[in-house]
Amino acid sequence: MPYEVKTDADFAPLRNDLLIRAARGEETERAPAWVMRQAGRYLPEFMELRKSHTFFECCQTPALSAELTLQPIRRYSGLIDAAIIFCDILVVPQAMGLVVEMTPGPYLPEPINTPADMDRLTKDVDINETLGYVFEAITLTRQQLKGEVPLIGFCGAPFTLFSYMVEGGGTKTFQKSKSWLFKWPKETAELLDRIAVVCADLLVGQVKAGAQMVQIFDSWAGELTPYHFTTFALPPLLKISSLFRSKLTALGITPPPIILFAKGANSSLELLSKSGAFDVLALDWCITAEEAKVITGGRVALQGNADPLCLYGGKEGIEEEVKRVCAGFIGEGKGPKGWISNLGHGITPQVLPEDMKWYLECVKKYSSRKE
Ligand code: 1CP
Repeated sequence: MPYEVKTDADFAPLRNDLLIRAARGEETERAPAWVMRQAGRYLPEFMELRKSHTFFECCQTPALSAELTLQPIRRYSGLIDAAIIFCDILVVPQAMGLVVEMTPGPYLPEPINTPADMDRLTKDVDINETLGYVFEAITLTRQQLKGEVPLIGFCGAPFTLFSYMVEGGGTKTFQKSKSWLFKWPKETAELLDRIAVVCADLLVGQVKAGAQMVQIFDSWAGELTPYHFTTFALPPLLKISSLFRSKLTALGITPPPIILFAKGANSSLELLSKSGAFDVLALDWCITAEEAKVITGGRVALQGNADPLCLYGGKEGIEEEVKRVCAGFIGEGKGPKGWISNLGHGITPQVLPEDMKWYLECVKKYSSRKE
């Protein structure tokens, strides 16, 4: 099914552009705040809706996806500065022909065990045919947001998706992923490259449908040595960025900012910041703002990086952590510049919604520009 390209003129004007300005490296009156995995998980209204729908039904039904995306925006209105589309990174392996179940974590009953299994993957994935529902969800959500905050689209990074595709689900040891890397480096690179093409098309489709920024989640990047990150994970990430920018430019669309979250790959931050491929680098909690600013030298905007588990610290604990992180990013300046406030990884399921609210209130308080 062909999809019409949506432009800003098709939607209500954006009333809060803090996120977009910060992603461009500009000064903002306070740091834009959003939280990875802010939809779903810990929200009672999500759990209520999940009782009557499977996880993938929620992703594949645009009205449900839009509703779930909007839940945190409604609950934290005035405190939260971005929406992220309700979906999952594993829709890409599905589009490539693999079965993915949520039981409750991801389970792929027929993983790619050896290079010969790559023949089972769809060649030339038709993105509109397979993932058109994501694009419909984006358009519907952007309409329903009525310009309140920008909408972020996303995908998983090739290495992270590769690990699910060969392991058959989540893993603590990465035994199969590493076997591939060391036994079949050429085929690993080939598979990563094929995944990158689908990721790029997914991101392009999301922007055509109305997404105003995109994030690539490389949740398992830190499992790699810096050498293997550079050799295997980085080339397909660069490919996503260049395909994303060139395909959108060819359509007459200005490519929106790309956020890369390469969790655990802090020793590659300098390289990533110099690559020119990413507008924002999202940081995990294992690096200080001061260090990250020096390493990235103002070449990119930064996102992060409170410890996600500070949300279990009670009011005082949360406030202290937010204060610390804000002081680190703002430094000697009067206010934030090129900084998007976030956690260093996703919010976890047992967090109380009121603690998340307090966290956002603290971000607003401690990141506001001083006269
Ligand atoms: O039962 C349920 O409802 C499943 C819980 C759930 C949810 C709410 C999963 C299963 N995925 C999601 C949605 C999701 N996933 C979003 C959008 C909504 C939101 O804001 O939460 C996003 C951005 C993701 C991204 C995602 N999925 C990542 C990258 C970010 C990260 O946390 O590192 C990863 C690794 C996944 C895989 C995945 N999907 C679901 C689970 C439980 C997992 C992780 C499993 C594992 O640790 O291997």
